[in-house]
Amino acid sequence: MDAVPIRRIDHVRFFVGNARQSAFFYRNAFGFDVVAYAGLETKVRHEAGYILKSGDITFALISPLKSSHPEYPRLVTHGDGVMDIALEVDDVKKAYNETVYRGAVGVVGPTVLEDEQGQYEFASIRTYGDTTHSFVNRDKYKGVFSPGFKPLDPGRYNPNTAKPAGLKNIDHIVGNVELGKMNDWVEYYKKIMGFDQLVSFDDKQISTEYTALMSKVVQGGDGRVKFPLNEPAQGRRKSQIDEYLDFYGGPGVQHIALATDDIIKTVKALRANDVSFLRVPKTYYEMLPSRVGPIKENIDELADLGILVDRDDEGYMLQIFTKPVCDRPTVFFEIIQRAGSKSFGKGNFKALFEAIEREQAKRGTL
Ligand code: TYF
Ligand code: FE
Repeated sequence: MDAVPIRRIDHVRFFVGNARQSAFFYRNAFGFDVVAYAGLETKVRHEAGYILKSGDITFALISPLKSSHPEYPRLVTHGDGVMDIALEVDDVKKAYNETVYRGAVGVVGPTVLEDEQGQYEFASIRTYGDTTHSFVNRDKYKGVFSPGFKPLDPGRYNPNTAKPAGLKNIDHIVGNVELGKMNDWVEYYKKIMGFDQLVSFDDKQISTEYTALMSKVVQGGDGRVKFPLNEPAQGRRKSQIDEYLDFYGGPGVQHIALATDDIIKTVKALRANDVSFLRVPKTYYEMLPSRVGPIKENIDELADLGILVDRDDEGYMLQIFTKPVCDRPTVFFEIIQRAGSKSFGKGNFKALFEAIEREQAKRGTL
């Protein structure tokens, strides 16, 4: 039984140096619609915010307007990144009180924001690094996002000329934590949130000739919320997780997996919009039919687009990974289509991590 019944991931909040330009990127590259804005023009004095939507996915992109903004220093430490994963709950007060009672560190106590559109309720607690989870409830709110935000002046952002990418929902959000800390964070989600552990991958399963990591997945909200947690493991070279921790300046969100019903169409659109993906060698596709058996998709087309496939006893899944979306080798995205399988692409780990290592080698961080 979950300590806090969670409905869904409400939104992901990114703190970025230039929210206007990030909005342009997520709109024109990933096909999101920009639906709301907050800033000087809407009487918000300390920060600018853009709300982007694609299917059920909501991103909030926030930039400070002055160096006196309380979160300003995190831009120097982390660069652009995820500051908050907001979870929609039935009862914000209960979610906050219950998790704090179970040992969570509170950041903002239960708060009601109000405008002519109604009441928006939220609270937040800490998780790994400088990342937080807010609990939000908008049952009594009719506005476009939350008080302060106004529907975006269509004159500024219409029409959306990006190829629609068909991104539908958030499949999972992965956190990187320090060496030796993964189990503490798994326990945190179990104890504080009442999540269950789904799967575990040790460094024997997740290693290449050079690098290694360990990963465990926790889930809540009846399986609608999945958070894998990675930690670096000892290898001959520097793990991708160490590279992340080094450049992000501590633990944080590594990747967000966005689900689609038609990954071929999605990846074609994203490529046309100039999104860069990791590539695996051609030999991956020679072994594919014997590895995963019959699938609906055409293998030549998957090979052409660089889409990876994995199978377990429940079905199969297709996935592909972008290169980091910032200058720092930190946050990236996964595009995923599930065809029965609820897994995390274990059969792709080796090929994927070798592809990441080739990028690390280019960066001199391996
Ligand atoms: O979320 C996952 O588990 C997969 C694979 O550093 C993965 O997407 C795991 C760790 C990692 C990159 C991808
Ligand atoms: Fe993933």
